[in-house]
Amino acid sequence: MIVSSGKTEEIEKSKTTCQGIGGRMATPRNDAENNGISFFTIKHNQYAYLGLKEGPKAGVFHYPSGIPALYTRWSKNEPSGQGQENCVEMYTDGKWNDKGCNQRRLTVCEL
Ligand SMILES: [Ca+2]
Repeated sequence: MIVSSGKTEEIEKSKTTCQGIGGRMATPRNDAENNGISFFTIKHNQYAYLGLKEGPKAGVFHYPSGIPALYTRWSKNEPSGQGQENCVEMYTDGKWNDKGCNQRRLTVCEL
């Protein structure tokens, strides 16, 4: 199940918020899950960070387990950060952008 507080927070706070309800930051593994998250980015008209982080190889993003993400929905010309944008945000159209980790984004959790 995908849920959102409707609040924008720093990424570490989002992690804490999700853990506090027994979940974790939402990380889409297929189109259905991606749509479940984008429902909230549309509803609140905010971008959301996903539970992905760039690994040692630039442009390759990992689940919290350390496994590289198999499913991706990059926006056109993304990921563009070449190792400098270590987090992943979802736009309101459901596409992804690699982004610095220092923004405030909509908290979306999976349970
Ligand atoms: Ca980018």
